[in-house]
Amino acid sequence: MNKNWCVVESGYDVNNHYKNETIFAVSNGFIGSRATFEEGYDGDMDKTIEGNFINGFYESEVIKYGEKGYGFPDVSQTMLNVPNAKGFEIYINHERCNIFTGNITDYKRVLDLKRGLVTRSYIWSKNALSVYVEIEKFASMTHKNKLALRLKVKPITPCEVKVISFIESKVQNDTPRTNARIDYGPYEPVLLEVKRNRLEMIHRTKHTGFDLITHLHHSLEGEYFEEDDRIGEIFYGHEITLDKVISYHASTDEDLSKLNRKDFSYDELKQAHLSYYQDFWNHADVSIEGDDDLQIGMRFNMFHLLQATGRDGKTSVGAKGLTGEGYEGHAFWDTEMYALPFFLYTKPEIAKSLLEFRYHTLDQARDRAKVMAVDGALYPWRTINGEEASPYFPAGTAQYHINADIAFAVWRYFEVTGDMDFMKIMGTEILVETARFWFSYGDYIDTKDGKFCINGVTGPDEYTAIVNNNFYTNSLAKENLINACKSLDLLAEEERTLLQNKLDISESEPSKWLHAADNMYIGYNKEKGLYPQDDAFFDKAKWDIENTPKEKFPLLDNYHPLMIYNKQVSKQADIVLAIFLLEEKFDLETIKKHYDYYEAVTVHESSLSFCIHSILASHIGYHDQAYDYFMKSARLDLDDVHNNTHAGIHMANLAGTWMCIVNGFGGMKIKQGNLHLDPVLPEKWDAYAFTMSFKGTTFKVTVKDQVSFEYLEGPGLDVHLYGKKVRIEC
Ligand code: IFM
Repeated sequence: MNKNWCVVESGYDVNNHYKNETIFAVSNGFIGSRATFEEGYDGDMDKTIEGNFINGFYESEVIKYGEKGYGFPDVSQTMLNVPNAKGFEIYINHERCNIFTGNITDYKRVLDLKRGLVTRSYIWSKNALSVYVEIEKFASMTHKNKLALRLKVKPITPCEVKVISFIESKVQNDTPRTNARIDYGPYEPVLLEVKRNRLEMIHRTKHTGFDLITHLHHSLEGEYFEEDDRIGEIFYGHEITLDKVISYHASTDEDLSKLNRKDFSYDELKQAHLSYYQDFWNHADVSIEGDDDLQIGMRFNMFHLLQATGRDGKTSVGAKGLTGEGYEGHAFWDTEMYALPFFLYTKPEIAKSLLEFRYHTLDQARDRAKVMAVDGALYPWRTINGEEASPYFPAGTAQYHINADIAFAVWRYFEVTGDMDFMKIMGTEILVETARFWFSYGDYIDTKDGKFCINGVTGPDEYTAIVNNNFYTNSLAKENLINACKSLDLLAEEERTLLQNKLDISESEPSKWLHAADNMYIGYNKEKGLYPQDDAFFDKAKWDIENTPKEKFPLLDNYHPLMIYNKQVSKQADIVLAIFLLEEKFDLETIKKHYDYYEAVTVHESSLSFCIHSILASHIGYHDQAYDYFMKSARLDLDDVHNNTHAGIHMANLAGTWMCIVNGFGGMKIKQGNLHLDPVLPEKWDAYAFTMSFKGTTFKVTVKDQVSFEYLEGPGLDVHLYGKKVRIEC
């Protein structure tokens, strides 16, 4: 076993079972499968959720509102729990074998992060019978439709082994239960057809009308069976090694009538999968010397982030990845502002596919803008299919900053990769349509010296809703307007004319965007020497954080939203995040002053918050605080810090921990399109290293008593190390 590369569960503890279904889940950006026990449970397992998910495959229901307003989304989107094809039943001399039916010794489960494999094994004994059981599993990173398992049952004492391997048709989402929307459910796909000669089931969703094919391929010849809600095969022997390759094909992803079916062996898939992981770690690893738990924590975070993320341009990444039903599988701004930077500097092709998803859903965003009576495109606050699915508008739909976030990510992607092909159509169209939204939604306001104001929005801080001139929103909208113009200027004349015709951009339109950007209202409070988070932020009394009883946190669970909106309190990094993103524009003293003020009014009740505070604390020399915040997020899921890991991983936080190391301690910044690094070594570590790519050059940065670079591939690059130019090349 590879030291510092494995998450190990030695010995079974039922109390950890639920959260471990998330921790040991396997996914590949398309299929996600919770780590339930394939051989079942003979016993009352109240804390388990069978969960198999397909990215982009969802069910919808009419949303029931107490009071519905114009423009509220009509229907929900819920990532569907699909038929479970992992199941085995194991019998030893007719006795059912699983963790509850015998005496279990040598139990071990290993998540091998380096190779992307989960292996669970134990010795089962009963009435003088004894067998070794092992299940190895992975979701193929190279063949997105495939989930593969290898079951080994090896007698320790002589016995007869029988294995039943099956697809279970009847599955249900847990969401209606946890969201108390029982009257909506059950969310379950309906069985349309069984193809016995192919070990295949075809299901259709009740409302969205999507089809799903679930197919099994076994390495051994078995005896077909069909009963109740299951089909499968039965195998007999004295010792059994059975490979099971499951394929899921969804009509949301491909035309099922043109399906190109191909069965791969377990070993073929595994070989390709291992090579993918090798390449991934060569481009993305972060190593920490001096803290093994942290080392595993970081690799776990990157592993789960990769697993979670759609890579086909048709899907995004949910806030909980594909590990649980939390947030109904929805993607938020977490994708662009948290996940995307990680991929941008490690696997830029994945960053691109996330932006492609936004391009492919641009029409839905245009439609949404029409509904909202504004120009351009308005991206949804939360979505699976590109349409708005947020039923609570004050801390949902009103977070228009999603538009500027996506635009920011497009421009960053271009700065880091120089991918002009992407900008020619996709990138520029996104920038233009989002810029049009700001120009149309904002107004020049007399009482603000005729400045361009963006009123009636919610910024990233969800404890301060529907405000005027949120600093974050205005600052990023300004960038959006400027970058839309810049991107048009990048185009060759012919390309520009084509796009102008396609989008009907008049000659004068870009200059209007620039005028709005130049005149963007950014509030400033002279007395305090601070930018307010929004126009009214300083007019509110501060929430008395210190004297609020511990049991009253999180605030949203204990106070009506209006009581929270009424006070000066931030759920999460807002202005602090804006400063981090646009750091070039602020001097150190300004950054410090804002950090100090806003740190004191932030309760960090979103897992998106700690990491941003850690990064900025690093940059202003608050090294202890930077480290403390980093430590709060580094093992958030592994240690179940929020006590809700069972509902799925905290995707944005996983990515945030990478930013803490590379942007925070590593001091990585882009200034005028150039890469700058100002690393510091946290006192508790002996050294750390990270691998990253910039403009096609991949290199490793090691921070010890000195900083050193190792060139890995690409054309070569100038890096500014502590302000001095260093050449990294072959
Ligand atoms: O997008 C976030 C938001 O910023 C805070 N609440 C949870 C959402 C999903 O992670």
